[in-house]
Amino acid sequence: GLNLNDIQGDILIGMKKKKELFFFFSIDDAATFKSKLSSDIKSLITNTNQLLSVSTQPITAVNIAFSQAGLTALGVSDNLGDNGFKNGQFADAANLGDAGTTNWVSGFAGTKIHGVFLLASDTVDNVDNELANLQNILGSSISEIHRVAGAARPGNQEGHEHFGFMDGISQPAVQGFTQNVLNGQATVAPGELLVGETGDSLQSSRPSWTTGGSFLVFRQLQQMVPEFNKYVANHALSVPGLTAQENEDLFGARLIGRWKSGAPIDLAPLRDDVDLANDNTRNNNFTFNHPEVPGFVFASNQTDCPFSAHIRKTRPRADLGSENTGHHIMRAGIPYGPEVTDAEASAQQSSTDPTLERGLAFVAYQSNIANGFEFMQEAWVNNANFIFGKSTPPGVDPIIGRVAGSAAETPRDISGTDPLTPTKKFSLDVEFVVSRGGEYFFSPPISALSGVLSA
Ligand code: N7H
Repeated sequence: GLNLNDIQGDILIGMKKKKELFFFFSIDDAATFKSKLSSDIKSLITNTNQLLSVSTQPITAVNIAFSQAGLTALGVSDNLGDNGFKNGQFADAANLGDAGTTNWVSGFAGTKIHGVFLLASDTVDNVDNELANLQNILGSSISEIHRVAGAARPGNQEGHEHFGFMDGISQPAVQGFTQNVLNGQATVAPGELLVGETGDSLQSSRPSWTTGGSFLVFRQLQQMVPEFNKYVANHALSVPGLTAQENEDLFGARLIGRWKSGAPIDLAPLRDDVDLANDNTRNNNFTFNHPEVPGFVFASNQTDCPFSAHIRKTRPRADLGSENTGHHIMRAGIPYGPEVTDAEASAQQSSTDPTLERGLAFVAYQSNIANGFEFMQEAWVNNANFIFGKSTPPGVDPIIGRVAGSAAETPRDISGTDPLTPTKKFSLDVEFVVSRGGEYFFSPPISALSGVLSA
């Protein structure tokens, strides 16, 4: 079975706190760093078992991960078997469809970042105290390259991302780990998320010290919230029987595939349904196919959910026939940045003030970046013809899809969003999500912190 004392806590269950700091650093003095990693840092790293029960959770949970440049700085030359990781995310920007790298924060441009601390707690003070503790231990052996301060949104928006939609509903269940598999949850082999475990296709060739680790994809994804709201308001649908507000909300929900409450439009195609949203035995229990409906043609019917909807592009369910696609990720992101200001809302435009940048600190875990995040982004999200075999090519994912190779603001055509005329094209002339870059990391098993990584 899995060694839950050795697997870092964020990977399988997520640290799920109101505040989470991502602290990106370089290693300037490898000898000192290694000695402190083994003597002091290792014991601060939160494992999976600790997070499973509130009584064993630390005040501030801490996880650590390294980039390829970081492993090299530590003198670790083992090949982990992952090309994306090996080359770093900066080299991957064009493949991912980022509009050049001019939008990348300078810290992510290149391979300067060696590692990241993830610190999660209920308050910013707790997080800051723990960071001060880590910095005190490591002294000048590391220096800060960049930080992203994540925070759950306030009040009744907690759990919702900045566009207003409930997030974190659908995650894969892991064989041999997940206790109660929910209806409609995908079940994956542990090796789809964890290196060296059953189901990892490269299991036999991974260095033995990596078993139970996972590749962590970090992306700082800026969200243009006033622009998104404006676009949705301007494209309200005209479905009979719905109010103007309901028609506006329906358009937004059809971009995502869920209502703001989290209720799936495949089960609630006309109006939001809060009871459905809050019932975890039902809110993930759908496939997009409705063979029980007379005359339902799966290849052309977009009445309930467009082929292009974000959750359909990223998990096509029955569209691919089987859940055994090999393309699942465990998401552990959190929003960052302030709420929309009144000035931004009235101008219907995001401020250029960098202190008002907001978005998603996106985190995805998988055992193989090419099969997980990269595949999802490149072969599904950015591929206008995916989902294949449908009557109308859907276009790219309206939320995170990019026409690869294009400049920012290149119109992205999508279809299926108007249930009355599914062939109607919408030309998205705004990038709702702008990539500010990121890095690929390896979240090692905790044992390696006093083993290979500090040798
Ligand atoms: Fe997405 N959003 O608010 O629009 N995402 N996502 N995502 N996403 C999901 O079902 C969002 C991003 C996936 O299993 C929900 O848990 C935003 C990237 C996957 O049915 C919402 C951003 C990638 C799922 C959002 C963003 C993915 C998913 C519904 C960027 C991978 C689960 C909540 C700013 C390449 C699908 C839920 C399933 C769900 C949003 C990014 C993937 C509301 C705003 C980069 C696999």
